[in-house]
Amino acid sequence: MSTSAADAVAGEITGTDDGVLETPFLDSERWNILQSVTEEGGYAYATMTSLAAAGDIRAAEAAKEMAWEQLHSGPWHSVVPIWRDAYSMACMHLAKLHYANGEFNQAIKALDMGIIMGGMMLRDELNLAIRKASEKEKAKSDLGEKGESEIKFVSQEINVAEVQQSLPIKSLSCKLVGKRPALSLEAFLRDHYLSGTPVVIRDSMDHWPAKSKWNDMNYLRRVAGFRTVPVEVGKNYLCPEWKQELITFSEFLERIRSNDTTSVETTYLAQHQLFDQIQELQQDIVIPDYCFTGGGEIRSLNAWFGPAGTVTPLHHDPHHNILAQVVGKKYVRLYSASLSDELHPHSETMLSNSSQVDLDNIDEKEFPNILGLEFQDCILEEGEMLYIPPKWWHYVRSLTTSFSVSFWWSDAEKLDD
Ligand SMILES: O=C(O)CCC(=O)C(=O)O
Repeated sequence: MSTSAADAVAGEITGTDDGVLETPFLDSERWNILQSVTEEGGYAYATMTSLAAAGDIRAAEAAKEMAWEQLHSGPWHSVVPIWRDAYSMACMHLAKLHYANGEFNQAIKALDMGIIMGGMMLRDELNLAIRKASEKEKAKSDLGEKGESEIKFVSQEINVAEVQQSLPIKSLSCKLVGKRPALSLEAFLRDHYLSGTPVVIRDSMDHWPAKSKWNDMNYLRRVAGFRTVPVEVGKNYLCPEWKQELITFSEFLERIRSNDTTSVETTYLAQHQLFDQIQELQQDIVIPDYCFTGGGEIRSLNAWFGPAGTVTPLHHDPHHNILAQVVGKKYVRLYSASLSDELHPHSETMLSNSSQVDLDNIDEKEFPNILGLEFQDCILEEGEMLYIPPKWWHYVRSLTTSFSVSFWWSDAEKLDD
């Protein structure tokens, strides 16, 4: 009888462990995964994995590399799913070997890679292993110390006149998105959700632990500093020099801190399901009740964390969205879904939800009608949540260091999307 991942989580390892990262679920599933991978032609991977399971760290690295190549052999959706689990398995083997050598940081890095890039089969056990390795790492380093004083990311008010110069032309001069304090669920459903009308909701996230914790660099470093996260580097995802990197959260926090004083390119932790990856941070937020009013279901929670000056270019998403502003301020501009044709979506499928119009530098010859299009905009202040109806176009620029969380959810009748 095989052990389930839930059993493994329930039977969480306690006490001393003799340097062994126990993985009962992996142990019970290894042969099933290897059999499926072999059916997909992964003989060399299977050989390396068997050597890795027997303690060969170079074989573990080689197996991880082979699975990585499979994950990058074509568009993400065309990857044969078992290769994602095979990638997680290779990461887990590597982590076990690093753990046995007392290299907890490297073990955590391997496990994070398994979570970020791998499949769901081993997810619970990867999370459990991260918890265990993190405890070890905290005990070894000073990251467990709670004594450090706060280092605030955002401590001053912004100068609106100064900031306005960095915003797209006509910003804050037409229709502002309405702001409503403590909006009732009924009023949200009636006046916004059903009619597809944006709104800024005030005073509804004061109880989130994140509100008092996330403006402190030391808190974030303590909780997540040694975790690996994917970040975007460059002006924005439509620019040719834009790239993605995997770095530790500590390194990312340092980049935010030095963003004002160096000329390095902007680094943005954007649209990442950080709260599935780092459970301590998930405990700091609360899914707003507004997301459940229409009877649909949550699709994803994403983190958007970066220095002043990050830009998410004009695009739309298929889901209802609440963008909650936890730290700092953002400028947001919204165009109605009905204006899609006038906003010139890109023709390539991958970018068809993004506009060709660069609001920061509008080419009036190519797009002569853009400046006449109606939009709503606002400065989204700390503690406010913006409801963006499905398919509404949005452009977002951070005005300070900023940490936001987006909650995407579906309509009730679209549960099978
Ligand atoms: O905050 C941002 O930079 C972009 C947010 C966004 O596009 C979204 O929540 O869908």
